Amino acid sequence: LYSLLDTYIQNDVLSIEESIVSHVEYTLARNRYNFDDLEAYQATAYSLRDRLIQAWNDTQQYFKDFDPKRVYYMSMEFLMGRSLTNALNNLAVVNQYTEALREMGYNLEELVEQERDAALGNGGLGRLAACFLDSMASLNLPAWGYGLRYQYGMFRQLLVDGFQHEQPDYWLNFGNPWEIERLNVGYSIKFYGHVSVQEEGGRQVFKWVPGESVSAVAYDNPIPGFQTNNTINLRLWAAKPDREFDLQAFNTGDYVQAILARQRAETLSSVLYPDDRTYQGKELRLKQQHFFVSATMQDVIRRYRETHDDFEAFPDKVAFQLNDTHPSIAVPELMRLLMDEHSLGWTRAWEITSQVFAFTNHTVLPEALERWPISLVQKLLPRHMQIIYDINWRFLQQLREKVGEDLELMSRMSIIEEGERGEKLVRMAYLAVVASHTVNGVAAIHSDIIRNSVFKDFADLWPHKFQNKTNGVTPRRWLAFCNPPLRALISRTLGTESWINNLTELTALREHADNPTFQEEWQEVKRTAKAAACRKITALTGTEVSSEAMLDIQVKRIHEYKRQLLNVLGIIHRYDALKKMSPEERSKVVPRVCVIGGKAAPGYEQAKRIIKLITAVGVTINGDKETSDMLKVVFVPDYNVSLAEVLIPGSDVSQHISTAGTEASGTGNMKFAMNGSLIIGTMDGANVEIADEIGEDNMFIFGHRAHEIADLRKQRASLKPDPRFLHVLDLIRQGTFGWEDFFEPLVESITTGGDFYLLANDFPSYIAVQEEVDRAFQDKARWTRMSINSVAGCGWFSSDRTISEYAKEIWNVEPCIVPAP
Ligand code: DL6
Repeated sequence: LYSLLDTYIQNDVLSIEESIVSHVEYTLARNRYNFDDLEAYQATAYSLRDRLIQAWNDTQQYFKDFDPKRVYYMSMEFLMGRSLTNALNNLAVVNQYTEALREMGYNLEELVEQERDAALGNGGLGRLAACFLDSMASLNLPAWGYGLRYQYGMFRQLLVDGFQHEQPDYWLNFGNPWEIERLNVGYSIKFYGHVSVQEEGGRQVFKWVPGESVSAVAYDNPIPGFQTNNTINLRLWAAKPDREFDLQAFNTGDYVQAILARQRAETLSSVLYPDDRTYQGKELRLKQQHFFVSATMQDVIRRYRETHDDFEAFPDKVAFQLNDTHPSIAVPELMRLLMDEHSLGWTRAWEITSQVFAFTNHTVLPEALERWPISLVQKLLPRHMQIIYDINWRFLQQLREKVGEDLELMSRMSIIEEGERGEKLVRMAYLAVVASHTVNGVAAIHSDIIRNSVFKDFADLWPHKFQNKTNGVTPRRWLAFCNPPLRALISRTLGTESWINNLTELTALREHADNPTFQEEWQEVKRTAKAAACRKITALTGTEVSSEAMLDIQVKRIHEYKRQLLNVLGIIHRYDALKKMSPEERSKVVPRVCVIGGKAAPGYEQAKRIIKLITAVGVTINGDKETSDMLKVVFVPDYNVSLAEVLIPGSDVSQHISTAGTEASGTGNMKFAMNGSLIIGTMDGANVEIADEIGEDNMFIFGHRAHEIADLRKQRASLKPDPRFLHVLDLIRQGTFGWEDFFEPLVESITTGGDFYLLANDFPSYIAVQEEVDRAFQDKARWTRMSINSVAGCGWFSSDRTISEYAKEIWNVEPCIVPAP
């Protein structure tokens, strides 16, 4: 029996074929001699899942036996993308699976395309969480991710006549082979109702009598590490009707209504809010947050209590990271559970709570800061509201003791804001700051802004709390797996693959940067990736683009602060200049394909106008025979993780051009640089550190610096914009691209003293740097050297480095290496 139990699934080609066929027959119940590509993909995924589960089980058992301090990464978003290529590479079975499928008549590259992206996130914040999971697994950390299993992920973007339309992303339509449903892991989550107080043994006992209760059911997603047996868990919660709670409802006689009411519970976790930066005080959103947080806290406490009789060791065994304020209702929830369910007194409960939480801020935009109306919190979570008031009262007492009776300061720092029109609000960021032992920003410049403005009062009070943790991205997905020819070239040149886990080893590429043979190989790798990117662009847009042209890409969420509009104005300027040239002059110009992609929040009118402007400019420019060999403009629809994996390796330059001081970090910049795409960028977010690492001379930096922005904003009304800027605006106004009335609000937003993001101020240096880009591209050796140096300087931007810093400087957790089977 033991030898049977010890048998691991074999990874030879024949065993793999057998396991795929067996899943076709017994899991999918299809004919083993006749299955289509979707079924072949599903069976392949199930066969890989078997292998993941083995490692997952070993890991969880080992963590349980060893009982290390564990970290729980709490995020409302995990933008995972596809899992197949990632699992194959991490389990080191790409070749065997390719061969097994080939022998059965299938092509792995085609099957990969069958997988729907798991798009449970909006953009940067959610993708960062996914990269962090990869690094936590690869660094053997005893970690878990916790989030929500939305049935509808990020919407699918369709373009109809150049306008964005949103379509639901029902990604679970054909099932999700990567997850494991845990019907045995469920918690009851309470909402509404009232709180009663009783005296018990000389102390006040609070009892929350809920008005509604929903069950949280766990779905586990194994996250493999690279070159390790460690496989960690991403546990996502889904809402189900609560079995116990509403038996009463069935006694009222209306059986059908009672069933329907129960069913509505399931809608709680059904949809991801698609707006990443304007916080909207929607009741359902707060419900989602509490649902996710309460299930997580109960789960962690249950796991801890399996091996501990009391809470003394809780802070030595548990670290929670709050990914922005979205999970910060966890603070009063943990207090509630400790006091009301586990009978701890306030003081001890607070000691524990304030030792386990750390909080990451991801934005300085004031409109994104969550502030929940007290009336709503009171109604939905009455016990939490009491606890928040208590936390605030004690905090303000402590403040008074420290700084005296400074009412102005106390009102500025209070967790409760006296809002306009007498409406009081809970400032969730302040709640998170007060309760957390550490608060961090996501790039050096952003952490400075947090310390010096957003949370200045708190940083003055508790300077030790504030840290910087510059973001990173996983070099597995974003280099080794999405760009195999580049991986092969680097490994051949360095004589090892160890750089994949120690990315700073890439600096050794610098010594090859001027070697003509190496440059040739480098260019060949880029040509291959570029051809694939161009094929994809043509397939998605119907516009033929030449891979001989410079491929210039800006892909990210559409937002005014990210300044896609500046990119378009630059393109119009380029077009206008081309039109004014003689054919002779034109023939000397570097041809360019400008690609822009990204989703606009459904209610964000100005962002949607920008998309329409890009497509309208594309129609005019691409249709102009005089210039279309020199300039093309395309908007790629439905930008997502999988598309990024094709576009990024193929690009020559990429744009990261936010107004200085507005982009917290950016992570796209790192992915492009890692693939040898040169950055056109402002000194904002992580661009500043990228410039430190790879050298400003290997990038195209332009624009005003963060310290100049406040003054420039004050002087907007008196600015005399560059005549070229005004001319470009005139072209839009005159209807060169049609739709002039529709575009008027865009033009207006950057004129007449508006222009909050200072496009007019940065336009001249933007045009100048674009001319520099053209010159550099004509010098192939120079360009290739810059591209090599770009990759060589990317070591710092591995999420492995970021996560090691979190582990040492915030979580105090150590690697826990699961022995190989
Ligand atoms: O930290 C990840 C990512 C940063 O790279 C981006 O610069 C930042 O805009 C993004 N923030 C959000 C905002 N969400 N909220 N709140 O997505 O975080």
